Amino acid sequence: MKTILVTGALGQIGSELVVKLRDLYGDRHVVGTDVRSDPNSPVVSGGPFETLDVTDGERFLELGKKYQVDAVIHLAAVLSATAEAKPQFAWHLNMTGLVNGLETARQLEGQLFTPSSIAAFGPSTPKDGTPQDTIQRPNTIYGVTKVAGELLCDYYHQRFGVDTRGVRFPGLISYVTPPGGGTTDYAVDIYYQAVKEKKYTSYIAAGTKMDMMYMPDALDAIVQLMEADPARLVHRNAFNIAAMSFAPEDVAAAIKARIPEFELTYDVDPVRQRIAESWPNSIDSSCAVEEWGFRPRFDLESMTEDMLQKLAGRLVR
Ligand code: AKB
Repeated sequence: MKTILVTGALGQIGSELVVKLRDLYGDRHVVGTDVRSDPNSPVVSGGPFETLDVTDGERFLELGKKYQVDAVIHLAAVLSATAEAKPQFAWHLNMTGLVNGLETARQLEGQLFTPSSIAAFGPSTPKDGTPQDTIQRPNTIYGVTKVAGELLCDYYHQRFGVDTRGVRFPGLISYVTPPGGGTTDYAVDIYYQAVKEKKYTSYIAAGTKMDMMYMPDALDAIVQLMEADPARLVHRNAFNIAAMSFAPEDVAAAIKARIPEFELTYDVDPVRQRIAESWPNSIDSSCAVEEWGFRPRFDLESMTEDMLQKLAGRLVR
């Protein structure tokens, strides 16, 4: 990658990824784009930034040409819970945006990365140690867009030679930009509330395990996969990757070990609970390990330590 265009640059992943990419590739070589702007964000002030509605294919390509990009990192998408509330909008944004990203990469002969998700699996998928290649029959609209996106990226690679790459992200946890509209968001909120209120009410039921990952590992994975030798890639769209699997009571125990007053209660949201139950308990990342050396650094304990320390510095002044 030499010059990279990132969509959804003000979102949960983008706001940290753009800063990291600018450190690695140079400020001028990373173009942040988002449907809105934010003058207070380092993404906007620290290098080139353009507003872009990813469903506008003409502008997508125009910006790609303007900055002579050779890689598109397409992050703009609606997450699972919001998608379930607005299925038609989710299909339009997630699929039209991806087609426009792929077309831009095709016309500029560049690479394209886009995240898939554990949501690409469904109730008939093996739940534990979910293999890389297995049954994918999701019953959420978000999951349907993720499976369709994986297939479309494979198609663009086979048919047009576009160098498409992707991972199936688990829930991502970070102290910088909160996520919005996902099912795994509780695993971020719980840390904020632990620091602010010393208590949290979970909308996900006890015993519901889902895969998770700390943001620094997710950012490293994107860069590592994009820089990986293509000759080693048997799979492309998209690799299973996960760093830990836990239920609400597991993360609560890790927090309680550091904040003894912390209390967890439950008020389960049936919509997000149904989505969570349709996803795997834990996926198998071995193909990512073998094909491009995926190696996460954080587990639940080390992530909890870091999250609480960083949030204490930000929230309690
Ligand atoms: C969501 O919960 O929708 C996302 C995801 C797992 O893709 N975090």
